[in-house]
Amino acid sequence: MTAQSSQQPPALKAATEACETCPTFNAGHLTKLGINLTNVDYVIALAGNPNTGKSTVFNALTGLRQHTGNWPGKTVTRAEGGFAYGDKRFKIVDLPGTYSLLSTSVDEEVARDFILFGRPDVTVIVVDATRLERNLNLVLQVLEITDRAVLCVNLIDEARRHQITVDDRILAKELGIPVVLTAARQREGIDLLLKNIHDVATGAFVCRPHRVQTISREVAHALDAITARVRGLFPDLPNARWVALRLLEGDQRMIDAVQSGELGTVVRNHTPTTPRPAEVPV
Ligand SMILES: Nc1nc2c(ncn2[C@@H]2O[C@H](COP(=O)(O)OP(=O)(O)O)[C@@H](O)[C@H]2O)c(=O)[nH]1
Ligand SMILES: [Mg+2]
Repeated sequence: MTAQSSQQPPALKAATEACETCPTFNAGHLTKLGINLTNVDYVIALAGNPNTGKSTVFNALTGLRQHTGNWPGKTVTRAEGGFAYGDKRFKIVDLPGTYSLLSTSVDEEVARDFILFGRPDVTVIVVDATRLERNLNLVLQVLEITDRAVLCVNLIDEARRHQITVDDRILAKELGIPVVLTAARQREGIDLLLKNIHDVATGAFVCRPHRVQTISREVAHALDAITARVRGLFPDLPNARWVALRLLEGDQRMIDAVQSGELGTVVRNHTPTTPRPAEVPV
């Protein structure tokens, strides 16, 4: 969706670029997921393995502007809060801490469905700087679903203590998303994290996420065929290949979403005149 060819006609190129900055969150689905969108410019999801300091990052970003509840119909708790940066208002939703998004547990399902169906403007993935390799699994899974993400490499103070150096620039280049080193407990790096969230949300920074290609020729062949069918059904779906992969796995939630047409409403809304929610405080 962010790929732009230099051969594109100027008008088309301008339209594509304009869409990088248009609001993308899926109001219908987010409301269904119990999110109040009044007076919100952008919706941010916070994902990460358990114990990476996700709640600490959440608190550093939101301060006291937060409340907790449950996900609709689930016993999984949810914290959400608000913050402002520049002249924009952000709502941030703390997703359950998970090691994966393969939806084998309620927590994983909640996190995955929020990113997939809610289409947050930015997903912030918090990882533990001292366990980066293990944490990257979730990062790559998130990048399969969305191309709007910021990596927050937290506990950088602990990493330093263990003589672990994280090269944020190389990581950002290889992943294709902004990378910020933080020690959230001390608020170190939080301002830079805010700026990067803002830049991805507004389209000032366009992510080019890394996608893993490690499938056999046979699977690739089947995948191409299913991807083409999915694209035919839902031409505006941002990641038909990822959906096709889930269908190939027999993922019941995805099969239902295709059969009911729910996926069709997940597409990005390109209409600049989309009615925005009424203006009341977060
Ligand atoms: N040293 C250090 N500890 C942190 C940092 N961020 C969080 N913690 C601590 O790590 C533990 C887990 O943090 P928490 O925010 O609950 O993690 P969550 O499970 O991912 O929500 C807590 O004891 C935090 O105080 C950090 O940047 N540096
Ligand atoms: Mg937590």
